[in-house]
Order: sequence, then C-alpha cells, then structure tokens
Amino acid sequence: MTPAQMKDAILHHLVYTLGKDAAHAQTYDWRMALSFAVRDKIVDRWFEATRRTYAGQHKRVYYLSMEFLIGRLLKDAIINMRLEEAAIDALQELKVDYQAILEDEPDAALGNGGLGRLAACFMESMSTIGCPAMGYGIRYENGLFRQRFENGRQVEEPEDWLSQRHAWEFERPEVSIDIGFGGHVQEIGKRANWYPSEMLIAMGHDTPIIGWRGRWGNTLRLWEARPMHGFDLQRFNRGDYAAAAEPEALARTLSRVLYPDDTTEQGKELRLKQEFFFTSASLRDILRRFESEYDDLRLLPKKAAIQMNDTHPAIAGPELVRLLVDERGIDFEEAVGIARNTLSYTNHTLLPEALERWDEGLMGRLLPRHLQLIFRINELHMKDVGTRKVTAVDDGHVKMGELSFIMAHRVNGVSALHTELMKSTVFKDLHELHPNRIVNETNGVTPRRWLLSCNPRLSTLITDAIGDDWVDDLEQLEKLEPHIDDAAFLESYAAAKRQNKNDLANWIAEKLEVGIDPEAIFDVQIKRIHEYKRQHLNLLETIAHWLEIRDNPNQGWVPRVKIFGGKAAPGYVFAKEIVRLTNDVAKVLNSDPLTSRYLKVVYPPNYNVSLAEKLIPASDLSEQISTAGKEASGTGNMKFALNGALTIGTLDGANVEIREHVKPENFFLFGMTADEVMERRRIGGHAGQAIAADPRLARAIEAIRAGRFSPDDPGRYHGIVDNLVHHDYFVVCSDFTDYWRAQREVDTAFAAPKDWARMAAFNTARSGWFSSDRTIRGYMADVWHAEAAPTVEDAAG
Ligand code: GL2
Repeated sequence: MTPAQMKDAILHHLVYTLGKDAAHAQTYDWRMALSFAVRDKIVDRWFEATRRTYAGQHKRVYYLSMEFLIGRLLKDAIINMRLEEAAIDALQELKVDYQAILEDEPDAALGNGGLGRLAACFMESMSTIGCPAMGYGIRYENGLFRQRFENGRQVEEPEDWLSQRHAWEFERPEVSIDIGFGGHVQEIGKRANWYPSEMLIAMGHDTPIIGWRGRWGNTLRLWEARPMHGFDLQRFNRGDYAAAAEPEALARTLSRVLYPDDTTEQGKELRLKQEFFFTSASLRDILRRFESEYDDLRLLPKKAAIQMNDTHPAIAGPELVRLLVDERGIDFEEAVGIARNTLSYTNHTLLPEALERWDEGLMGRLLPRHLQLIFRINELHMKDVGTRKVTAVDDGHVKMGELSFIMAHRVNGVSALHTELMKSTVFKDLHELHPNRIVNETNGVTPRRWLLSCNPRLSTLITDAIGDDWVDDLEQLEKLEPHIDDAAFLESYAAAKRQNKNDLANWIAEKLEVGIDPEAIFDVQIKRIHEYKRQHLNLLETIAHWLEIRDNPNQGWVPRVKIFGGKAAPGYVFAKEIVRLTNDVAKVLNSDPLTSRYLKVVYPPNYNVSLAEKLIPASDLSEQISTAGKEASGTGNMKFALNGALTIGTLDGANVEIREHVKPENFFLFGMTADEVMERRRIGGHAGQAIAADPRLARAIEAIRAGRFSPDDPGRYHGIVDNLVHHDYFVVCSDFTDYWRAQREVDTAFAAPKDWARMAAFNTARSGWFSSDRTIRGYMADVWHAEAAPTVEDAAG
C-alpha cells in the first residue's frame, strides 16, 4: 500500500464510514478512519486464512480464556501489516499527528495481569505461526477498573472502553447461542433432559488477530450476554419503566464486569455464571463448526484441541460430556474419552486461595445436570485408577483444579520450576496416577509488541546489526553476541536506552510533575500489587537506602529512581495499604532536599499494557522479587530482559530460566530458594530474628511504625508493620539482607557504564528463547498435536 493509497483509504472512511468532513474531523475521527483503512487490509488476509483452514481440513486450536488483555490494537495491526510508513506519510500529508492518534485508542483491558496478557500474546503468536485457532472469551462492557490516587489512596473507577465505537470487532448477531441456568433434570435411561429455569443469549463479536507480515489471521470471539426476550412492553405501557427494563439489565450483568482479582478466588455466583456462560457458548459454537464439516464425533480430538486457560473454563469437561451424551446420544464413557482427548488445561498458580472450589449446593442450583455429571466423571476416574485417594468432589465442594486434571489429556505448568512444584505439591497424587499428563510450557511474550513496536530505537539497532529475521525467529538475537564486543555497537545500544529514558523522564515530568534524572538507574517494579510479589520488600530497601543517604548525603551515591506501577484488587486491604504507603514514601522522599537528587520514587497511576510499553524500554533494572515458589512464571520479567534491563530477582518462576539464558553474571540473584523458604517458615519468630540481625531493616521498619511517612496519622501503617514483625508469611524480613546486598551490587555495576551496557546487551541477545512463538510451538507439539497451515505470502506493506 502506498502512502497515497493509504491517504485515499483514510479519507474514504472518514467521509463514508464516519460521516465527517476532513475540515471538522477530531482525533477520534482520524483514529477510526485509519483503523478502518488498516482493518480492510486485514480482513482480506483473515478470510484467506479461514478459507485455507476449511480447505485443508486443518486441526483447529480453541483457546478458552476468561481474560484477553489485548491493550491497544491499532499500532499492533499497523506494524504486523507493515503499514507504518504508509500510515505516517499519509497522515503527515493530512496534517494529522500519528502519535496522538495512537494514544487516543483506549486500552482493551479485558484481563487482570499476566494470565490475560499471556492469552493476548498467544493469539498473536498463533496468527504469526499460522496455527489455525480461535480465542473465546467474554466481551466485558467494563474491563479492569481504572485506578486513580486520592491523597495516595487507590480509587477505582469503571473502565468504559466501549463508550466509543470499537473499531476492531464485527458483531455477529447470527452467532447467538442460548444459555440456561437452574431448573431441573429429567433422566431418561442413560440420558437426561435439562430444563433450565433461566435463559439468556450469548452473542458473538469477532476481532481479527493478524500475525506478523499479515501471513495469517485468526479470530478472537468474545461473547456478549443479551436477554432472551427484549424489554417487557406490558410493564412499560403500565408506566413501570424500571421493571420493564429489568430482564435486560439482569442478563447484561453477566458480561458487564471483569472480576478485578488477580490470583485469588472470587467465590461469587455471578462469577460461576460467567464461567459457564462463555464456556458453554464456545463449546456449542465449536461443535456446530465441527459438525458442519464432519459427521463422526469420534473425530473431534483429531480436529479440535480445546485449551482451558486456568480453571475458569473447567466446566468445559462436564459440559462437553453433557453435549455428547444428552444432546447427541453418545455413551457416557466414550463421551468422557472424547472430551478428555480434546481438552487440555494450563495451571497458572499454586496459591491455595486461587484454586477454584465451588460449593456443591451452588453448583447444583445453577447447573444441576453438570453436578450429576461431575459425580459420575469422578466415580469413573476413581474406578479407572483403582483408588479413592483423589477426588474432584470433596467436603461439599467441587475442586476445579482436580476436575480439570481429570478431564484433560495434558496439564501444563508455565515455567520449569512451577511445573515441578505442581508435580510435588497440588497435583502430587494425580501426577503419580498419570505420570505422563503434566508437561511444561514455559511462558513467552510476542516480540512484535514487546520489542519491535514498543522499542523502535533498539529494534532498528538490532536490525542494522543482524538483519530483521529476528522478528520471525527471536533466537536469532544470539547473532548480536559478537557485536557486544564492538565498542561502537555498545555505545549505540546505550544511547538507545538513554533516549528511551529521556522520553520517559519527559513524560513523567509532564504527567506527574516529578523531575527525574535520566542518568539515574531506572529501577522498575510493575505488576499487580500482591504480598507474594513483595512490593513492600522493595519499599523497605528504598527507605533503608534513603536513611543511609541522609546519614551521609555527600558521599556520592549512585542516583536511582524507583518506579512502581500496579493495581490492587479493590477488596484486598493489605495491597491497598501498600499502594498508599508507596505514595506516602514518594511524597516524603521526593521533597527531601538532602536526598532527592539521589533517590526518587514515582508511581504513575493506572498501570496497564500501554504504560508497560512506555516503561519497559526505558528501564535499567527489573524487579522480580517474589517469594520463591509463589510466582508461577512471570512474563514481565521476559519483556524487561529482552529490552535490556537487568533483573534483580529470586529463584522463582521463569526467573530461573532467564538467569540460565542470560548467564548468572548478568543477573542479580538474591534470596532463599523455594525449599529454603519452606524451611524458614518453620522457625518460630523468623521475622524477629531477621530484624534483630539487620539494623538497616530494623530502622526502616521503625521509620514506618513511627509515622515518618504518615505524620498526620502515625498509626496508619501499623497493620503492615505488625504483619512484617509477627507473621511475615512471605519472608520479606528474612530475604531483606540479601536483597540489600544485591542492590548495592547493582549500584557498583551501574557506576561502570560500559560494563553495564555489555550486560544489558547480553540480556537482549540471550532472551530470544522467551518468544511466545516458541511457547506456542511447544503447545502445538506436546499438547495440541496441531500443525501450522501453509500461510499466505507476505502482506505487501
Ligand atoms: C498468573 C501467574 O501469577 C503468573 O506468574 C504467570 O506468569 C501468569 C501467566 O502464566 O499467570 N496466574 C494467575 O492467576 N495470574 C497470573 O498472572 N493472574
């Protein structure tokens, strides 16, 4: 596409799709016009991929996920279609600011954190590889809440990303599936009829997901809940307007909100309804498509692989069995076999509070037939393995992890360490009974968004050095290794980082009115706020460091900016206190004339995908400091390493593999191992011992306790202090001393800029393995048994 053609396409959509004249068009109008111009090009590719999938009778992968944290889509689409030059030139002629258009797009925040973002990276990688696939999820009207700070406190506001027209989706009224809840079951022989008492409709919305070079496109189908019957005209005519609208409002509630929770269970009835709603709609859509092509249901596992992303879609097991037995007359045991060979399950966390369990009573009320089938599946499994030791139903609860395990032919963990811990802890018994079922697929990130698009300076430098094949095959980055000994290359590498840091410093000055020094270490911790992620360990070190600088302000300290980003689940009191403490610490430190040139704290509100795209390319140090054994993988850790930030981290999740790849000397390791953590916890008073042994730690805790960061309310953080001193389940105190040591090593290393640049460049060169393309290839080979289809030739660009 030439710039002139692009310009024509934009103007065409401006006039005929948006009904706007160029003279009066606002940023929004230009953004939509550009989006539609790009979308047109995508659609051709997308159709071609669909045609090929049907023609080649390829196996399809179905990725069922409660969350798809896709963020903005315009730049992604432009980059993957290689239309950037055409778009920039066309807009320049039209005198429209390209960057302003990109920034105008709201983030589609249909996810909480890593799990949702992983699903988004996977969608992009499956399209890049040409793996015929479809993502299925919920089209939340309000995505993850927007975070604002009021006097340092987190305030949540609804995210209304759909208040403007969404450029990327196609409404599919013809794909409307009725979903039932409640009611009763009538058994007739081996089958049953389920008569739900409540019905609503799931209507599909399709977003094309285009891969790199536009060679393949898959669909993300998100379900919207609609009422079965419109509003009640009788009531309306009687003047009872609110009651007339009630059925509609109730039905819509189902796709209204994303549960703002990360790794903790939300035991809400509405949540279970959401899970069944999208799982059932997706399965029936999958079966409808399958049956339009094949007439033997035993072929299902050969032609479809259905991935349950965590236990949220775990009802897929019983639902698929129900659809096969009750609606298609297949024998129960055979149905279980077909379902199991089609389904697989990814576990994303070992935190006990995050393993979903549903009360039998609730399950029986909402899904009476499913509960019956769960009992039968459980019995059958116990009979097959010849032991009653493991069970999916226990103590009046349905355990969704066990149910998923039993109904899947593969269960995967998301990093090597996490997979091993799965085998030895939560799924120990099941693993012994099914030793080949658990496999590992270490997470990855898409290099298109997380390097090519978010870090153009570094991308250009890499391409100049080794060509652009790395975008298709990220392990090519290893070819950078010989360049790392070239002083000129390293200088350019450092210069790119420095310019990214300047940009970020300017942005922070503008948005937060805090001046930061681009020469300082940009030390970044961005992720959900959670005790196990230990933002409070970072804060304690910050406070201890501040106090030490105050003791001796003229010593020539290595300047540092601590950057935090992240949301706390609205009901998670401790996490919200950490948010507030971070803001209070920032206030005190940033205005301290003695220390602020050496140490600042910034905490931009509303951390989301777009903010990550700004922060990561400008980071020097990546904080991955979770209690060992608690972070299943992490994916932010990979994005940082790829963009040349060094990690300070524990031996947790994928940190372990990152350290192996980038080499131990280019990674700041500290802290206890998962085994040591478990040992340490057995010692009574472990926190007290650690505090007594480290005066720096004692002083930092005392500063919080005495109200130095909350002089108006000295007791404000006594909850945090009490937790640290007396409980400290996450062994913050016991890891502090070693963390402090590692942070001082960071100071020393950063003071030698050439060596630092070398280490950073080495991180980039060795991060290729963490591409989600590699992860998806792993799933295709080990889990889905699916092959890539022949892709379309490169989009002309
Ligand atoms: C998570 C894990 O906590 C995180 O370590 C992992 O990287 C991602 C993706 O596998 O999954 N599990 C989870 O429930 N959430 C995660 O981010 N929300």
